[in-house]
Amino acid sequence: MLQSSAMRTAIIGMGRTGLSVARFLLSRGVACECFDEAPLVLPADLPLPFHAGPLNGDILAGFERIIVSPGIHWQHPALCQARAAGALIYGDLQLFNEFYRGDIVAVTGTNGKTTTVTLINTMLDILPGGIEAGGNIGRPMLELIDTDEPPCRVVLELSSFQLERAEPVHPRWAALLNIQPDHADMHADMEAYRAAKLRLFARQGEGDKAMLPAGAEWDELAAELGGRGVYIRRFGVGSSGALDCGVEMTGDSHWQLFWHHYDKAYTIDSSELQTMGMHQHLNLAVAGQAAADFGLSPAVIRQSLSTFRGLPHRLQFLGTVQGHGWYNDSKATNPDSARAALLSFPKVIWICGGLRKGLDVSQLKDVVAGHVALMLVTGTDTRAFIELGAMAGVEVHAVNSIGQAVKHAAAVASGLPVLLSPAAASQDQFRDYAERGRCFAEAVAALEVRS
Ligand code: UMA
Ligand code: ADP
Repeated sequence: MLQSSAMRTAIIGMGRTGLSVARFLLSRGVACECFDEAPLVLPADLPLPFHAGPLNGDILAGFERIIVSPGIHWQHPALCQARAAGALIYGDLQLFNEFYRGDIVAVTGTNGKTTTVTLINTMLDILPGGIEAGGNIGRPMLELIDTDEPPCRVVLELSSFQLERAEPVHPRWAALLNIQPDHADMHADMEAYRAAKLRLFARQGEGDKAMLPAGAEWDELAAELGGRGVYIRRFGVGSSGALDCGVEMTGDSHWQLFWHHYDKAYTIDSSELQTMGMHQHLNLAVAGQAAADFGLSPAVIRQSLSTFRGLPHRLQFLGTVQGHGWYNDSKATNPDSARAALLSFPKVIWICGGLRKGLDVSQLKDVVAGHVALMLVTGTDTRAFIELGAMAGVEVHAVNSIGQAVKHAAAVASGLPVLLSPAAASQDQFRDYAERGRCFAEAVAALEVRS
């Protein structure tokens, strides 16, 4: 570890994580060499040896410690060779664990992490000492503590990659939102993905709090954690008498969000919220419960939840143009997030497609059959989406781009909402999901100018 600063150290991947690791180590006097497969130029404040090009196992085997970014495959052949040669290999969470001594709130799950973490961060900021957010949300976690005065409290969004590459973190308050198929191209199987996520709770003990989904599937974990003295919270769709927080149906398509404060349930009707979709409201409920567990008053929580407008690219309403309501859910990069979006409408025109990441989109057959009037498909894995449409008995058109999909949808005189919720990653056509979402929003705005 860092105590042996003389260890020959390599950093692999010089994106956000790698740069933060390099700065963290450099400011502590640790010499390191940097690697990236892309031909990058390191920023001027990092005067370190840099090797661009394919990772070479013979070279990496010469290092004693290798710090790997989350996007590099953990079983990359060059890493396996270095591992076999005895190198210590881990991710940035390992360094974070070693150095940070404040309170950690941590959230993992397949979907909903960023929304939940953002809200927790906003609400807990009013506590003395405040809070800072980092991790998968975009700000590398080491940046939070690479300062003379590290924050007394942090909320970390942790991906399966970050969790699997370090000894377990010890959060005082931890939430697992859900586990659905994702990143099948990076984890050996679903079991490995699940095991990585569950590392979130491995070090929790007496007095810590763990938020788990409702449902029998999680009862065993709840019992095990409870046996260690962890205070268990459960959330989901159900009654406020049975769950700690979640949503409770009050009519066929009406519900209220609830959370508890000292055994008393507090509610907000979904009509008072600025966000849509039951899945989003579950995230809000979890964040509300976190705030209550840290002592925030029901009035403050109610105010925060009811004014939260949601994040861009997550079931974001763009406006009504040419008779259609337009919704940008570009962050739906796996089938389950698209399912949640589709379930939020009686019927939609659905724009989807991109990179499937090895996931099976046919699992969406029933929701597509029930909620989709027309599918407009773009991207590398178009064929799988065309097959999905055929299975669901829904009309499908393959288009060349998001812009073309928007024009096509606008020309359909149905007045139905139009939803971009790709169920796939964006990197076949865009830098990331945000660029895809902006491209969609710009194409919708261009319709408005023309109309
Ligand atoms: N690279 C290689 N070889 C590879 C893969 C990548 O050399 O096989 C290089 C790239 O050329 C690039 C660098 O590695 O220069 C990028 O590293 P990275 O992909 O780990 O990305 P970072 O910029 O370090 O961002 C990472 C997370 N990315 C991933 O997990 C893929 C960010 O999450 C996170 O915000 C950031 O660290 C700070 O913690 C993004 C993400 O997509 C949002 N996460 C996945 C998700 O949410 O689904 C897990
Ligand atoms: P993450 O950080 O886990 O990717 P986000 O809050 O950024 O989560 O949301 C990503 C996508 O997942 C969005 O399309 C959002 O609407 C959807 N989503 C959010 N919460 C859930 C949930 N509980 N179940 C399914 N999809 C969800």
